[in-house]
Amino acid sequence: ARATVYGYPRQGANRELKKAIEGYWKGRVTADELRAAAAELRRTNWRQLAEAGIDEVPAGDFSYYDHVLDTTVMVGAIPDRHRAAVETDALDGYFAMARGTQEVAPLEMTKWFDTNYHYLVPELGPDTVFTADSAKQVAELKEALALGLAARPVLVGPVTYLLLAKPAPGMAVGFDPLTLLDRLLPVYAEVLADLRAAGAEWVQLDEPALVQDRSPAELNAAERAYRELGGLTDRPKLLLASYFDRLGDAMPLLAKAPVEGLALDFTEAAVANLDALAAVGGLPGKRLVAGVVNGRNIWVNDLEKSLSLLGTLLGLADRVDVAASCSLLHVPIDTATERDIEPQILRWLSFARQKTTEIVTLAKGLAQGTGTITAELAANRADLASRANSPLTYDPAVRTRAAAVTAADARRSRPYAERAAAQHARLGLPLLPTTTIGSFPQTGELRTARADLRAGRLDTAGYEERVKAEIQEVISFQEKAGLDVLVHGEAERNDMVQYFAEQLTGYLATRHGWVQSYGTRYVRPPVLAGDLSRPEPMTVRWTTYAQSLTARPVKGMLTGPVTMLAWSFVRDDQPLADTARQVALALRDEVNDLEAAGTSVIQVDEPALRETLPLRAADHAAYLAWATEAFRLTTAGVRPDTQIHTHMCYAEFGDIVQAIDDLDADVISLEAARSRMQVARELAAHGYPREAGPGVYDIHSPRVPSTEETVGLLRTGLRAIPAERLWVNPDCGLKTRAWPETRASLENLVAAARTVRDELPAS
Ligand code: THG
Ligand code: ZN
Repeated sequence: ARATVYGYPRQGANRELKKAIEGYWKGRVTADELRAAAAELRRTNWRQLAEAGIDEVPAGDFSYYDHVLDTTVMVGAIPDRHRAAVETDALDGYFAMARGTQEVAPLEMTKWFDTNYHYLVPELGPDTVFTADSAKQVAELKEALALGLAARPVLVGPVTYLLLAKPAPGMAVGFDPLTLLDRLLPVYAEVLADLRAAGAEWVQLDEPALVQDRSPAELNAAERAYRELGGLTDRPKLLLASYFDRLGDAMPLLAKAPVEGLALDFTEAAVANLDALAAVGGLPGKRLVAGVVNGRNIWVNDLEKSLSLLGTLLGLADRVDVAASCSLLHVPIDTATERDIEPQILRWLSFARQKTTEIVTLAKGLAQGTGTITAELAANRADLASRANSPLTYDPAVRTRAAAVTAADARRSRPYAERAAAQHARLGLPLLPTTTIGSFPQTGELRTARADLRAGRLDTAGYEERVKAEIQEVISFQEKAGLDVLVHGEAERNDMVQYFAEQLTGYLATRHGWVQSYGTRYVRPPVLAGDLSRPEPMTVRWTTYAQSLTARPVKGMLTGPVTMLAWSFVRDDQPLADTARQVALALRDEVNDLEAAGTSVIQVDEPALRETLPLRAADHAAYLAWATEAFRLTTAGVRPDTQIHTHMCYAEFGDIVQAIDDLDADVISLEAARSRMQVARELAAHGYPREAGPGVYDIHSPRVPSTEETVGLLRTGLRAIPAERLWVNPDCGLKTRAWPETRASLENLVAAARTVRDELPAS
């Protein structure tokens, strides 16, 4: 059995890649220096993998920005608007596609399956001409081979590439990128021939799109693609890789495809994939790469369990190799750099480096017998036992409380109509009330103050004075601008998940646990490791301080339970639904404390509700049931006259409108500016009965929307949502914006609301 992985974190131990690329953008680093830094990072990764005992290393998984964008370059699908830039300078043209320039818009960015990684969406049309450009893949393969390593290039497969694409702007809506398959396959054939000529024995083609529900036509296309690629004579051996879920209906046809190997996810999808593989008679004569080490969580593997699974798989293929379930791109690099986590607890965690060692140990145990890894197995058993028996993972008070939850706890005491009347009487807001989503610009001074606090250059009292000064300014601006429901601006928060995680018992924070979110942007997801509780109020102080400065209502602002889970590494030793319930109960206490402190409007954000939707439709109902229950458990403990808001972004709400309705929030704000109020129409079509604020200001751009333009959007919104239930707000929080455009945009937003209010018939 060989040990292998499909990809490794690209950034380097100290995010060297981020620094080099951002330095290049600012003109402080030359193109040659950037290339040298990148090559050095690749060499470091390969050496680390080889030293850990990985037999076959991946090549081509490195990227300056995104591997789907690299695939777009490889197949020559450069959008027309970027051609000139790419032809002038390949590197600058590449970054132009990723980030746009003054003149041209970038490619759209969206989530890579159900991970927190974002890829750049290929734009294809009936006129797209594909041309092969294997330069990057060939060069990186040669670099790895030059180190004397067995290297396997990893490419996004042609079917997944097309399924992830969208019609180029201006294309007929009905255009289906999959119709380009016959044009794309010859380009893949050329790349495969080039890689073979460069010395590749194997090439991996990633087809994660085949773990999603696929139509017969799509499955047919996949079968055709691999029949054709498999039938080529001038090619390396092909490893067809799937991950993130089970293959399902695609299993029979992929198992029969004329390729030499299949990679399957045996973590969450283990049982389904094992059954499906057995049902098709296994993979006689082929290589099975078994993803038994979870590539997207940070928990130590249960080695004995994995070995037993691998033992079963031995009977189902000619040869079984051991891997992580997916690229290690989705986990931090090394637990050894974490100094703030107790050593005993650190032993429960496994980042990319530790996972590599687990894979090597499992491959050795499989090939040479468990007798050769007895020490590793004993240590692993002890670590798992320490985790299972720790007071951190088991808090009887938390368990008792969660077990006592009843259906009534997750239901508001009064129906919406009664609540709405009580809230309107209490708040006395005008029609089309104006508000913002919560955060105001995070200025350089605030970030510096936080860094100074961490470094001990500023004491807590000094830091809190800065935060208070910022809150005063934010409140005073909102009053002057004429907003109706104010916010305190979240000056005290670093990240909307990290901030709460730091204050909740059961969470661990990492110091260096960076994971790529998109391009050069990284997040440090906290680890939800144990039973969760809230030792003391988390936000009440700041909200009540802000409220003390104004007579207008100030919203309390919290991150919802589903988003807390989605943007954390979550414990794998109990169902997600149980963890969600614990988070919900801790947040419920915060909501109730805010209410007791006099807060009349409380917003519980769930931007990630849509993104954690399972990949297979059959799994949606169960997810939405616990997710909406967790939200309601968080919010249902308040009085009828306390108004609960929620907020969601990242578009495509269409398929979860019922779930949005089931949250029973009194008011929801949604991203809508770029889609011209599409969401308002979707809510109306569903018969959404409560108040809604489809965003009228696209906060992703520094552009200031004019009053007239905003008036137009509001009139459009009013065709779908009646004036009694329509709110006026931006798309999302303002923390990434600067003050000048924020001021101007919000002043225009208030002016637009007033203009449209005056047009309404007097009631
Ligand atoms: N918080 C968390 N996860 C998220 C988001 C978030 N996942 C989805 C989405 N939002 C991702 N968006 C971003 C936006 C900006 C940055 C990262 C992810 C970013 N990161 C800084 C960087 O890389 O320079 C580091 C920030 C820091 O110091 O913490 O700018 O909002 N949890
Ligand atoms: Zn948002």
